[in-house]
Parts: sequence; structure tokens; C-alpha cells
Amino acid sequence: MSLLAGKLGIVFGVANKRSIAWAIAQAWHKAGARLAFTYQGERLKDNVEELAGTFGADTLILPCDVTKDEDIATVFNTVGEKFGKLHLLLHSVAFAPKDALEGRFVNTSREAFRLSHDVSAYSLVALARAAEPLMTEGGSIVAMSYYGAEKVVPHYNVMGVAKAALEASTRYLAYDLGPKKIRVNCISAGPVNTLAARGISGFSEMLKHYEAHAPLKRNVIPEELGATGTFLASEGAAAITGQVLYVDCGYQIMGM
Ligand code: 0WE
Repeated sequence: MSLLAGKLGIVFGVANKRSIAWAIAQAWHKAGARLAFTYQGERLKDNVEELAGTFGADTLILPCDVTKDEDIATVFNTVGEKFGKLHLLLHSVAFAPKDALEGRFVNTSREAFRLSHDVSAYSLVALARAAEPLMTEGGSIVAMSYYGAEKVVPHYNVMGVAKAALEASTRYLAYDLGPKKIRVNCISAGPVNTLAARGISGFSEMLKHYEAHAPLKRNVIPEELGATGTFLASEGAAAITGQVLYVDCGYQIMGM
């Protein structure tokens, strides 16, 4: 079943094969979409070329630091030239300085706050604005969030505040872009063992906590995020915009 046949998409946030962005990209590809990819920094170039190259030697792969307006402009100019239009955009990008994810939130520096919001939240606004002129047939923008946006998850700290800004931005973008038939939604994923999660102290305990407390008594797997990403990108979700979908084995409904 080719849910996304003929759709053209761009994926931000692949770092390696465990990336949530890669799981969703594979699902979009299997559903028939043609995809372009961006990578952040030279150190991730080879990884992304190796992964995205499996979709064909002609796969468009471009560098993009989402804090640089010039990078974003170049990416969308190139996509405009090569694709002519765009239907899908995946935002799976976040960063906070490591020390901001360790100590007390009250100690967050102005610079750590600024950088984490620039990379993790403002970037969605910038990418949506650049994508809008290419989404002439309507589109679906999907961004990744986390429960720390709405409740306190110890040590998630400034990332939780940035994800709250991302989720609110999703709603305002959905309002602005709705008349163009461009939908904007978030997937709030349960914890997944990715590069971004590695090195976070207590992460394996967090996986165990979800397993014990989520109604489904297990953790989400990347393929399930791919399936939800495909649904949100598809006509099945044509009336869904501005939403946060929890793909967390039910964890978010629990009060205790
Ligand atoms: O959004 C995230 C993590 C995003 C992230 C990860 C890192 C690690 C390396 C952003 N910035 C950095 N900066 C680094 O230097 N998650 C949803 C995963 C995550 O991260 C946590 C979590 C969970 C869950 C951090 C503390 C507590 C829980």
C-alpha cells in the first residue's frame, strides 16, 4: 500500500541508524515518498550519505545547521530546483548543552537557554517558513517532542522548556499554514535509545520505569514512530493539525 506515492519530502535530524529521523525516513520511503536529507556538521556527513544513499545514488543530501539562515535558504533553494515542490518535512532536531541537562534547571545560563531554544524550537518556525512556498499542493510537517514539555522530568530541564515552545509553535504554525492545506503536528515519543539519549545518566533506568508504568508495559520501538510519522504524512490524517500525538505506550495518561 503506497500511502505516500508521489510525495516529496525532506528530513532533518538523521545522525545515525538509530536516529528517530532515520526510522521515520525509512517508513516514508517504504510508503513511496522520495526524500531529501540534511546533516548537521561534517562529522555526520558520512553517516547520512551511507544511510540515505541506500535510497538511490541520486538522493539529495545537503548540509544544514538549523541555526544558520543561509544554510536553510540554500537547502530550500536546492530542493526547489531539484524537486520543484514539497509535501513532507520532518523536524527531528534538538540540542541543549550537556551541563544544562545535568544540574538544576534554576542554574540554566542565558546562553544555554538561547541555544537550546534556537536549535530545538525556533528552527521549526524557520523551516516551516522556508517550506511554505514549495508546499503548493498542501503538506505535512512533523516534529518530534517529549513529555518533558508538559511535566517535570528530572534533568530534562531547559529541553523541556524548549519542547514546550516547539509544541506551542506547532499550534501557531498550524493556524498560519492551515489555509494552504499545510498541517503541522508533533509526535511525542516515549524514550528511545538514540545517540541523543546516550550519555544521559539514568537513561536505562528511565526505560525500565516506562516499562513498569506504561499501560502497554513496554517501550516504544522506532518502527512504531515510523508508522505514526507515515500516518501523519498521509491523507488519513488530513483533518489533523496542531496536535501532539503521544506514541509512548500510554505513559502520558497515567496520574500515578
Ligand atoms: O529530547 C531528548 C534529548 C535531546 C538532547 C540530548 C542531548 C544529549 C547530548 C538534547 N541535547 C543534548 N545535548 C547533549 O550534549 N530526549 C527526549 C531524550 C532525553 O534526554 C533526556 C531525557 C530524555 C528522555 C535528558 C534528561 C532526562 C531525560
